[in-house]
Amino acid sequence: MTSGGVTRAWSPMIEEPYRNLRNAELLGRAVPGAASLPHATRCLEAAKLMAMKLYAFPPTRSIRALWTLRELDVEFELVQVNLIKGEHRRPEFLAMNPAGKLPVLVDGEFVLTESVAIVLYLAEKYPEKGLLPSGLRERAEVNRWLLFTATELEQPLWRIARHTAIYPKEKRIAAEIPLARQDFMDMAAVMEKHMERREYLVGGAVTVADIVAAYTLDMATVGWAGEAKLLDGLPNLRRYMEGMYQRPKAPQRIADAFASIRG
Ligand SMILES: N[C@@H](CCC(=O)N[C@@H](CS)C(=O)NCC(=O)O)C(=O)O
Repeated sequence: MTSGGVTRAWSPMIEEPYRNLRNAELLGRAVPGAASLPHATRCLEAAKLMAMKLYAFPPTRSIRALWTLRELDVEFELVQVNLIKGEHRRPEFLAMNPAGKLPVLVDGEFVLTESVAIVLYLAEKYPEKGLLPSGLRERAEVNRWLLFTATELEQPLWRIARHTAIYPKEKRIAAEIPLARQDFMDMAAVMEKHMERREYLVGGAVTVADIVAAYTLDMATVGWAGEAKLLDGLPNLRRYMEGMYQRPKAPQRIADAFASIRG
C-alpha cells in the first residue's frame, strides 16, 4: 500500500467509519476465524480488502490522479501498468478500460477512467479534505477551469506531442506544430491573466483544478523533441505551476519521471 509511493502502515478507518465498520462485520462473517479477531484488527483487514487501486504509469496523465490521492492522504495501492511494454493492451486491462488508457481507478467494484473524472470523484469522496469548494458557484468555477485545461490547453499540447514524438514518423505532420503552439499560447494567455494576483485558480485554497492545471502546464515545459519551452513568456503561469510542484505532496515533474523510466 502506498500514499504517494511511500509504503505506509494501514491507518484506522478514519475517513469512512460507517462503511468500514460494516465491512469489518462482513469480514467477520465471511473469513473463517476473522470473527474472533479484535474489532480494530477486523477494521484494518476490511480496509485492506477495500483499498482503492490506481492503475498508473509515470509520467502520464496518471500523475493527476496520483497527486490527488497524495493530497488527500488516503491509502491506496499503486499498480504500475507499463505502457512501454504494452501492458495497457492486455485483455485484463482492456476489460477495465476498453480505451486502453491510463489512469484507471478501482474503488471496490467501481471502475473509473478519465483522469479529470477520477480527480473529481476523489475530491467528492473525501469532502472534508477540501479539494472541492462547498459553494455551488465556486464548484462551477472549478469545473470551468478543469474543462478549460482539458480542452483548450491539453489538446494543443497533446497535438504537439503526437506530431513530434508519439505518432510514427511517417504520420507526423510538421505543419500541425506551429498551429497547435499558437492555439496553446492564445488560451494560455487567458489563464496567465487570470493568475495575475492569484495563488490558486478558484478562491483561496488549492482545488483539483490546480492539480490538473499544474500537471498540464508542466507538459508545456517538457520541450517535446526540441519544441520551444512554451511557458517562457508566461511568468504568472510558470510561478503558479512551479509553486504547485513545491507542495509537500507534489509528484515528480514530468521530465524527471521520463528520465526515471529511461533509467
Ligand atoms: N482523456 C484521458 C487520456 C488518457 C491518456 O491518453 N492516457 C495516455 C497516457 S497520458 C495513455 O494511456 N495512452 C496509451 C495509448 O494511447 O496507447 C484521461 O485524461 O484520462
